[in-house]
Amino acid sequence: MLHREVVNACTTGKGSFQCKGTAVQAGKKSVNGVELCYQQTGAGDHALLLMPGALGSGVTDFGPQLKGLDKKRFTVVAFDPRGYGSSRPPIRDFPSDFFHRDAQDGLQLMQVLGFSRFSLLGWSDGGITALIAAALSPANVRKLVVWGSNAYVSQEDIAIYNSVRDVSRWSERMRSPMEVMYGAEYFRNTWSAWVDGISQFTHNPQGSICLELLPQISCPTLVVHGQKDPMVPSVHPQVLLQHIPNARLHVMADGKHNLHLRFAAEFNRLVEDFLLE
Ligand code: TYC
Repeated sequence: MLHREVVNACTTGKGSFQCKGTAVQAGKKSVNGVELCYQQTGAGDHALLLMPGALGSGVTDFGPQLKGLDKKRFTVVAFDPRGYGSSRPPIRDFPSDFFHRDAQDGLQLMQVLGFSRFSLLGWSDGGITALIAAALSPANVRKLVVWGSNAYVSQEDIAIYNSVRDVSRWSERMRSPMEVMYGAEYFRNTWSAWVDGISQFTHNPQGSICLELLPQISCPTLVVHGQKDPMVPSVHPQVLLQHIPNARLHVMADGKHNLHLRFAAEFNRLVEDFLLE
């Protein structure tokens, strides 16, 4: 699947493309003043919204989920947050409310697509977005799954962010897909802007991104964590567990940050079982 095909499918508004051998519909919808690109597959009663990580997009972050989640039981929607993937323009920026803005965009996109109740699956930054969306819109959110996510930033986190700020020091394997999607310059600049953006939260009490919202999350919540995640220290899932009233934790012993890609079959089964309970 080529980036160009996804862009074409999104732009024409009723395109379809193959993602890992499965047919996915793509389109654009006008949401909160921007055109958001989304991908959709499956015909089940239970609608899901997949929320990507920093600079991520539906197809780069969720290929194995678009392909592998049960299409009879679920209708799977993934989206490219504003300024990411094919939801450009606008150029991405990181005002202090950027996670709230993404949360409102995701919720509104599902309304526009005709889904009033759905579950949220959020990876990393997308998990932060999903936590906020679930707290602010409990009537719309059935269940919540987050992994590789944090509700606050510590000095340890800031040190990790700064150690990955310079994308020229990333491995070819990590950097290349991003450069294909964005071009080298947009990627470099936007990644650095993201590091500044997430660092803003250190000015809040306890470095909070959304700590104070966690007690408002009323839906059943599954927090997944990779024991070997080098990006997100394991205190973060513990804090989520402490503050979200109806949460449970599943640790994947060999999982790193991208556990849903590396161990896709195991992850998909875990999530399906939780959603179908
Ligand atoms: N939050 C990032 C994402 O959404 C991942 C990340 C975590 C990046 C920690 C850097 O130091 C970092 N994919």
